[in-house]
Amino acid sequence: MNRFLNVGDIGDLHKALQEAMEIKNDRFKYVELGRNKTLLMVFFNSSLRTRLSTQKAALNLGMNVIVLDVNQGAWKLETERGVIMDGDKSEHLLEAIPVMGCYCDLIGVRSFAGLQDRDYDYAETIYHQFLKYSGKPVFAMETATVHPLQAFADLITIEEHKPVKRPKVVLTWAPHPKALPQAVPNSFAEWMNAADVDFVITHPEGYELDPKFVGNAVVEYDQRKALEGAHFVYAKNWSCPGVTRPADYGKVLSKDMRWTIDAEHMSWTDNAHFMHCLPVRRNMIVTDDVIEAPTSLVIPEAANREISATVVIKRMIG
Ligand code: AN0
Ligand code: CP
Repeated sequence: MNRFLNVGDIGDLHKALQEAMEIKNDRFKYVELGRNKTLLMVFFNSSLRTRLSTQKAALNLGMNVIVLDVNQGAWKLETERGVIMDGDKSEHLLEAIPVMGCYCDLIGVRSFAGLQDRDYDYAETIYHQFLKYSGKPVFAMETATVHPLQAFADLITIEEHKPVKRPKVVLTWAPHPKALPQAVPNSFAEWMNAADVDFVITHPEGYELDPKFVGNAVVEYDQRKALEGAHFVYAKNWSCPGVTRPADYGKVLSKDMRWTIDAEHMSWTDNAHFMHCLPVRRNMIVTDDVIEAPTSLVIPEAANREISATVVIKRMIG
């Protein structure tokens, strides 16, 4: 496995889940596998969970880890080819990437969508430059359009808590003050479509996700209808994906607080678990009482990030 971006990269999901459980039972089982191997984690954006859980995963596998925060201490990087570099950027990504590749065996990249140019973001331009010019396997730690380590951890969490064999899982948009990427909902949708669940997506009009991620999921614009009978409520904000109106790409079209998940919303479900990838803005996305309830899975999800990352890194160095 030399890339990890989409659900197809992990292959058989059942096998991946079995491997996750094996690692959860003994997270140091493969501690010899990474001896004298080095993971380089490259961050263009902030992170708490990804930074810690991915490092921990590499340590579980006996690897060495180097972390680079590109915006803190490294040279400012130009990412566009053909630019006359007479501004504030001292180095081009096209040199920086092969240099980074010299010092490691595996690279993780976090590089959010710019939300300015849909085609540039959806082509996963930065990720593919890392894959092409580093000469090393590269995995996404949330790139422009996907966050597969999160979706895999979410799937593990659903598997561990599902009350029925084929649960109803609802992805619901919720309000947020700033424009956020579509990476988390895109990957969640992609992975849920591949999993053994009944999957429904609900959002205000204009927030339609890219069809390649929606797949065969049911899209229900009435949030109450969507939530009825749900076993898992996965809340997330995302900015306009620009599917129906390309000019709106990356914009905040709504801050409608009627979409905030509160106790009344949860009362429409089948005693559902609340899920969110974190970080979450309380009382915008979800009320205090819902996120603090015993049915909330936000901490187990975060804990499972160590497990999903261990499986992925193990496969990439194995
Ligand atoms: C990011 C996002 O929505 O994609 C990271 C989530 C894991 N969230 C923020 O920037 C607040
Ligand atoms: N869920 C998640 O990826 O969190 P961070 O942005 O803190 O890494």
